[in-house]
Amino acid sequence: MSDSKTAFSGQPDATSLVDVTGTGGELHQTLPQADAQACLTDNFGHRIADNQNSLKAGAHGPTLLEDFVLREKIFHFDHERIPERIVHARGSGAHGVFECTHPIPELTQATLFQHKGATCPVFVRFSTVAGGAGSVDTPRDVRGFAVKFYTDAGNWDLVGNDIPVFFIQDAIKFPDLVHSVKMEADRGYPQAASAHDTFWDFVSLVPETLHTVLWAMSDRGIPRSLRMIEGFGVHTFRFVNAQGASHLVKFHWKPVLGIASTTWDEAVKIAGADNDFHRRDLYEAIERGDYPAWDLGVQVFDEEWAARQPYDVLDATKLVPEEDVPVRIVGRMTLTRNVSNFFAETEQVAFLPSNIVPGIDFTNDPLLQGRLFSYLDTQKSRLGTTNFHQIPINAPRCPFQNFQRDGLMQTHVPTGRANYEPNSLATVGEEAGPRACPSTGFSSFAGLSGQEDAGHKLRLRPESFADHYSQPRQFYRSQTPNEQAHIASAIVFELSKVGLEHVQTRVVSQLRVVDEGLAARVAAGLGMDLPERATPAREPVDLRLSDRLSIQKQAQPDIRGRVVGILFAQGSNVASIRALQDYVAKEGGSTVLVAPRVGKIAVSEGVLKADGQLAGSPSVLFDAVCSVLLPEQAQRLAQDAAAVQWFADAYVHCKTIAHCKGTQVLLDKAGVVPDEGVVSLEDFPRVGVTRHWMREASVRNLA
Ligand code: HDE
Repeated sequence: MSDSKTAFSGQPDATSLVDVTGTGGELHQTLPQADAQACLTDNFGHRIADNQNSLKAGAHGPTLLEDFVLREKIFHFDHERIPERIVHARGSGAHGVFECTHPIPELTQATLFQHKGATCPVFVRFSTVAGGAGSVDTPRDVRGFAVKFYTDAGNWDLVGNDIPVFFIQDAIKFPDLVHSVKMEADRGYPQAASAHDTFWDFVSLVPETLHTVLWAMSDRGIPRSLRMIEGFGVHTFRFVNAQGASHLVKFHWKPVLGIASTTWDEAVKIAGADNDFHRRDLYEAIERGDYPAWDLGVQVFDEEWAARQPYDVLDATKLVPEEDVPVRIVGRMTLTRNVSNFFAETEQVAFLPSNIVPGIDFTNDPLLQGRLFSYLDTQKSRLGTTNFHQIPINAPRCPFQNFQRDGLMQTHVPTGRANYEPNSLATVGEEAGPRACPSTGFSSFAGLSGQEDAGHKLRLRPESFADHYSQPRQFYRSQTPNEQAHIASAIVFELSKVGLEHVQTRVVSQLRVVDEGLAARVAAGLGMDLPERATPAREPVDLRLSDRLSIQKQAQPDIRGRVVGILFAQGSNVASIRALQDYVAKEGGSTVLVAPRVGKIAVSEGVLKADGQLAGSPSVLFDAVCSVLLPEQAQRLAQDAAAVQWFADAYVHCKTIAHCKGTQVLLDKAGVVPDEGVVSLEDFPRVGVTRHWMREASVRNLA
């Protein structure tokens, strides 16, 4: 076969524009300028003439090893993936700004808290913990809430979670915890789920996990949106002011949209309907200018106050109730820009709890101390080089210079020979490099006088860490009865997936120490006899209940940030649809038009284009549903399982259903029984977007 007889070239009309040189074209002086900008090149700037065909010895001949274009392209592709994070692999990021609203110079010298109105860029990454990078967004799990502040005094990383406590007290248990919750080692499943033997085995043997486990089993574990989660620094940190005076501090993020969750049944169905439910929700909200925002609050207290509490503030399995130390708002973070490239930014961002600025310091929380080592180490293994700080998303926005040199993927080109100090090169006029700045540099808080942190080397925990049950009890008892039922049902569900009976038994015996009622519900749900009560190292005490621990006690009907699904079909009244859309938009929400098919549909006047097709847009994707259907269309849809399910799900998920009279036949088929949340279209504004929890007892057998 002759070389010149290729059947076709496969060459498209235009090549895509890839600006890889960053040279402004000056290296292409002998080439046509316009062409130089647009021409596809390899990684070393060689123009590529054909991006469709590899180099062959004849049209049907073997591909030649000489083809450097092919080899470089495939070589780079082969290495596109980097190790995913061992935990928090699945994440979504965004850029934003932090603004100081209430300066606190009396508490901290951190520059970002000195002046009202002062701003600082931030990057945030939200994540699930247990699942891999491609796992679903809505499993029952803790959510990571990591914020990088690019301050003028260097980066401050507040690497927190959406739950204020953690599973373990000492970093040495972290690998065990994570191994137990990840997919089981022999079989490679379950993915992104805690409902399996090894996790609950660990929990049952390590009662300090119980507090965080109860939070994870509560509705906090299945958030509605990343825009509607709280964030917590978890550990107690330290503020230090310009005079060197110190206070202890806990950090809180309060979502401006309030806290909202899904139901378990809903979360499971969302996973099928939209794997990327949270990532998409965050991205789309920012794209439409509906910028998510959180207030940053601090709980500030001192050592004397801490010493009087029935728990140790250095124990990360404990929280400080907001009723005891109110949260004081100091600033607001607003997310205003999506990432331009997911890998370069969200994947390569490297958070380090050790990134701290003058005015903020660590405490001796043994979990925090372990984290200070772990994150630096993990970034080297994930990103492959100690120079990961040079990746744009990680680099500080303030000047940085030192004598760290070389290493894999060094992108800086330091000049001169001053790569050590002290040096006296300045005396001969050479560049001498930077020097330490004792007055403005970071200096660790030395400790309070009379409370020196020294002692014998011991592997033990302080006595004050011994109570593992009082705060779980406080958490459970602070919930509404409906929320308590959700917790009990979640534990029953999880334990029902545990095959080891002795593990189920041990969990319930631990729960008996937390709350006898909870243990009895779980035992009944599992069809087992109540086992003996575990013997705690320290008997719990009854702490004052805290309404701030409950979502439902704080919930307000609110359309802001919510999505309302509107079902219509041929002949639907367009004025009713427009009225709904206008109302929701005015209140700060958004609407999605759903119809039996996408494309244009003839309505009462003109045509309307649906945003989503019914079977592909189940009601689990919306916070409330409205229906504008003619009786004959409703009659037809009553034969369609997707339509019936649309209303049945909205109903059992306790959502507001607003409908026209024509829809009634469909509602009847879906088993929708009139109640305060099932209203006419005109009444929708009166009821608003909220959950009608009183409905739940009639639609679901909760534990
Ligand atoms: Fe992490 N954690 N963690 N963690 N963590 C990681 O660092 C670790 C802990 C948290 O979006 C890893 O860069 C240890 C508490 C978030 O990139 C790793 C201990 C809290 C993220 C690591 C803890 C967190 C991580 C994996 C016990 C809440 C995601 C990849 C001593 C206050 C950050 C990485 C992002 C990520 C270690 C406990 C939050 C392996 C050893 C407590 C939000 O370094």
